[in-house]
Amino acid sequence: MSIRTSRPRTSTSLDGIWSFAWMGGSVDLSPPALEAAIPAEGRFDRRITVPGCFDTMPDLAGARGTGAYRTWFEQGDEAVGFLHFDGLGIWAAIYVDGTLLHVHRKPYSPFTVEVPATPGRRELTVLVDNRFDAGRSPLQENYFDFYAYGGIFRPVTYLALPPVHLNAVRVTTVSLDPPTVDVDVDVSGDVNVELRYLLDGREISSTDSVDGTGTSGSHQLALPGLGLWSPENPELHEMTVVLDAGTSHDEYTVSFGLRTVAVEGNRLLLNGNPVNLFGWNRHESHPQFGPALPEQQMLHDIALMKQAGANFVRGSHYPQDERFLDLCDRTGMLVWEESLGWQQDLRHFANDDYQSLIGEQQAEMIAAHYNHPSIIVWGFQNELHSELAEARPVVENLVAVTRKADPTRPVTFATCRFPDDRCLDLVDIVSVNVYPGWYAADDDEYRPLDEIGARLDAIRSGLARQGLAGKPLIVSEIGAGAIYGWRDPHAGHWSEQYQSDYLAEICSQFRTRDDIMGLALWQYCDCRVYGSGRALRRPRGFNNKGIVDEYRRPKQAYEIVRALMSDELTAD
Ligand code: ADA
Repeated sequence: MSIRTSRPRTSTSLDGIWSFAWMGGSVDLSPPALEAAIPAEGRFDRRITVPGCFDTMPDLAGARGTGAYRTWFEQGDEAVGFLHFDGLGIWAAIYVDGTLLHVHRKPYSPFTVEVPATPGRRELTVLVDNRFDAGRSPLQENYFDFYAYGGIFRPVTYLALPPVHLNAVRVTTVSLDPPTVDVDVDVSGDVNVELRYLLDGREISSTDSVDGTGTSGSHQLALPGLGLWSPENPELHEMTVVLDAGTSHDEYTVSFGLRTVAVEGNRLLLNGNPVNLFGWNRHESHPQFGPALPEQQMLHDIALMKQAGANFVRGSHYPQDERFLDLCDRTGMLVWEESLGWQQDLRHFANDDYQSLIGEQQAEMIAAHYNHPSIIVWGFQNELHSELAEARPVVENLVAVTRKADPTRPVTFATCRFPDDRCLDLVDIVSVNVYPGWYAADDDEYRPLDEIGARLDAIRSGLARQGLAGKPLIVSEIGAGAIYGWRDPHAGHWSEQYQSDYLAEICSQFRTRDDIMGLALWQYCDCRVYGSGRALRRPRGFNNKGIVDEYRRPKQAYEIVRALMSDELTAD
């Protein structure tokens, strides 16, 4: 083995308290103004946390504009340095020592910025802007039914790497018995490398070599005795790939679980066994934290969902915080993850910049989150206008991008256009968002709960007519609103009683029907949406369909659902 002279990789968290300057809502962020848009040193007169949001701070509540974040980090004798951001919103420009290195246009997407390696103390400045701007960041718009916060929502890390290093490691389950995985490595540089593998710190193979042209190499490893990952027993392991090449030594560790997921007929198979999915759609949202939730809050959310019988969560409607996915891996919570989308239409279908960005976000999300065993399905473009012919090439492209990035997981998208949808044949799982009895067919009918069963029947018969009955069906959104604490003898819309009666009906339907493979209630927690006149349909400017309110206080319906569902998925 070569003599190690380079340092192995080091990873330094930059999370904590940064300096901050509020720059207001009229900063010119267009090139070339952007090159020198950083405020003067003296303007950094505030402090802010990363992860965090600036527009949940009391004096900036609801503000739209540019916040300047600043911190420092050390560089040593490493050959290559990278800054990794796990996610922010809506838009950002990254400067090191005053030089613009990167402009980020994809909210919630993880991204990495290469930093020229010069030993010493580096100044990192990040301009974050939460204004809606179709040119700057077309992926997020103010008509979406969830609030677009501003901030560095997720962790920031500085990576110091040797000259030749590992860019990525992917672990794919090849078989459960005997336990076998493929380990794909993406090596930087174009030299011959030596690779060794450690499972949970224990060496498990002799030297293997990837003839270096900097491309991936795939190596199949037998892992005798390895246990499976499942919701009931979420067994996780660590795969470390050790690279030696000349003076370079690198070690890259990923967490993984031995599990398979597949569609067979109208069933979803997990480790070869049919599984039904029950849970909620969850926004990353909180009045004080925005989407920058502390891990304790994420774990609290998972616990409340699981206690009410959930084994599944749809990360609506954007790439998720990797810390949440780690918690889902460790608690056995199955996940549907999707790139950002909310009712895109012809305007977006014809926008090449939009289509390019959303395709990038889909591929980057999958590349970043591939190793999470909890993720069992990829989605995209929530409720796009897929009844339009122009939507088909958009869906075809995103299905192709998804399958190329990950051929192992099923693909879906949530439609609200059924039975007029023109794209459901392109995906593996049919997922429908329906709100019978809430967005009622007859606005004059009081408590139209009977619409629920009728709509589910209509969906089933419609799918059969369209030759789609052979695919698994997920009711990916259904729900009713309730104002926390509003209990009213009329038990009508917005009362906790109506939400309870509504969710009792849909859960009873789910329990008694065998033609629905999955149910994701809308939604887990109330979340802030609009501040504008659009709020006239959203009391308080919130989407109030949560089973808990925005502070996670369970509504009356929580115990009703818990009583109905907490034994549902464990039942035979
Ligand atoms: C749609 C949408 C959700 C939410 C929901 C509602 O299905 O996908 O994000 O807006 O409607 O509450 O009406």
